[in-house]
Amino acid sequence: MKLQCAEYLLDLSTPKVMGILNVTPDSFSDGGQFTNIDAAIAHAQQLIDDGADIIDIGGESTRPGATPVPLETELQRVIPVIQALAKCGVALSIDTYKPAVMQAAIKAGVHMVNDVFALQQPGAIEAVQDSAVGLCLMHMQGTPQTMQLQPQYQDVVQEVRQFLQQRVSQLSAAGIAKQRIAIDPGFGFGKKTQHNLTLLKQLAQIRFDNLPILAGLSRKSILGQLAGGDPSQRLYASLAASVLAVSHGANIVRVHDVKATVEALKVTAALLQKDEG
Ligand code: 7PJ
Repeated sequence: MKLQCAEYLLDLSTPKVMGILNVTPDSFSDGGQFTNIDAAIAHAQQLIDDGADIIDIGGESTRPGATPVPLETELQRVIPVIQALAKCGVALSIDTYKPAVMQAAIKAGVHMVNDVFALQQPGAIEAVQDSAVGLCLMHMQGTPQTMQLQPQYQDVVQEVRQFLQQRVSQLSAAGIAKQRIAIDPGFGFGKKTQHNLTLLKQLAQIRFDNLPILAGLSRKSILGQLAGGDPSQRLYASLAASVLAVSHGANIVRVHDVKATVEALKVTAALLQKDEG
């Protein structure tokens, strides 16, 4: 299985690690814009040294209840970081749902667009159509402002899968190659603990057209509910979640703690290899 991300063709015969790079004031809280950008670049270098295959750059938090950031602010945060990292040797992803940010990020050299709204905003498909960047389509019920208030499903696995299938059909109709697409059930995005657990248990069931699955569970509140602890204290629970996600079919995991995850997934991958002889 392969995923095309512009000039990178990611080989997913072993699991890949996407390192999270937040370029938001709340993640680098000590001051002005340059501090944030310099801190972000230094953090990216650490993620690369730790073995990340993809760096996911985000300038707007989509955590439950987070307020949207103006377009200009998001651009000022992420574009200088993309420009500085464009030739760093690993694939760069932009975590955004805004078509204008997608376009600017592609121009600045990004290799993948990771959209929690699955390219549903007007103009989003057009923003990525004429490029070769990879695309991560994520399922969400509701919007970040309201999604955790009242999540409801008849059959969470079927509903997530059907939504993603519809999105992929739309992209195919726009002439976008399947080789560019990964799908993501959107853990924590309009899901209660039981919905998240069902999706993790039955992760393999959301796959269609042999598309790669990306899973993001790192430090999420479901792990706090199961194991306790503030987000910064969820490393062990996050490792368990990444290992289980890969065991259940995930091809890429999106994580904060890259070094630990890379090591844990080496063990996982060895167990998933087909036996020889
Ligand atoms: C995800 C994401 C995820 C993808 C965030 C957080 C919330 N993108 N962006 N999948 N989560 N594709 O990291 O807690 O699960 S932001």
